[in-house]
Amino acid sequence: MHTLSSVLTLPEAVLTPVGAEVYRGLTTSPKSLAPWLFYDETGSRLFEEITRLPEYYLTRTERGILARYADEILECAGYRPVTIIELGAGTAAKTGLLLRVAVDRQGAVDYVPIDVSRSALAAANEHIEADIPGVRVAARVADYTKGIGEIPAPGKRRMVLYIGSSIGNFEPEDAMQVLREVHHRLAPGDLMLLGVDHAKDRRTLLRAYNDAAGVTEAFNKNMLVRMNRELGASFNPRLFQHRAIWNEEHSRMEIYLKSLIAQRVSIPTLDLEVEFAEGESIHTENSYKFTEESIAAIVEPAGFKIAQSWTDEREWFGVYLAARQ
Ligand code: AVI
Repeated sequence: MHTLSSVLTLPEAVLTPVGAEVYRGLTTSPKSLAPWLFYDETGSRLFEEITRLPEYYLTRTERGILARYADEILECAGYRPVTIIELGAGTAAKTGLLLRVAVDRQGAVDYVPIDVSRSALAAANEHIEADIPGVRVAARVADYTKGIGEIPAPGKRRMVLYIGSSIGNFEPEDAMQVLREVHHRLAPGDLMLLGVDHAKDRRTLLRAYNDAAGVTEAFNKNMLVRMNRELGASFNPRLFQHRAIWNEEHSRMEIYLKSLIAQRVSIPTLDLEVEFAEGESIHTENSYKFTEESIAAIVEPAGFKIAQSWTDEREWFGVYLAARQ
């Protein structure tokens, strides 16, 4: 705990979100860093690259499900027109599949993409308005984990899209909290469409997070590069190894950066020297993989009821439509 006098002497960088998280994560044992640190400009570009890798089945499998069942999904919304809100929309690459069907059904659709990245939203805005006439985009730059604010939709039903298995990067308790915040902003009968990765054979999962081209490795090590650039740290990414393991008991992929030698790294802007033992790891991400039961165990206590779900032939990925109770 910091006393008032120690707070007054803290280095300024500790007061920034990145500095505070790095300070917290590298001074606690075991060491960890929050996955949101992946997504600076380079990290967001590397993630886009991951979604196109042959081993990373998630994005293309979800896109296949949305392409095949978009009609059915919107049919479930009934006859009332929908306003579509998307959490962590990014460049909204897959959303066009649903927006097109919504425009066909109701003539025009209001689309509210919410994301922390202004540049990703600008790209989304541009391609959606140009490609799908009838979509009215009202983008919001915001961190949806801190709440989504009011979404006016007079006479319409809201449908919140939370796709891309993003919910899998939260601990179940935190995921439930995000959904509770969404619940708070919706009215009974509004809908949420969740895209989640399913638990599957170990080999397929390990390949998806240990790709041959090393893009996931670069994505993981980008955290070190980011700390060097933004905090003046002295990490040598070559002295760390990307590790992705399957934890069957918790049904999650776990991602680490493992120190190959005993070393000391300095972070001058945080007044910090960090010691690593040989083989010691920084835990950078969990990616939970669900079953129908485990997703219901998160969605239902948050005040939603799963109305319908869709999957692919191999049942590798699931799209769940839940109604706000
Ligand atoms: C963004 N999220 C759903 C990705 C996942 O699969 O958990 C992030 C990622 N991490 C490594 N590869 C992709």
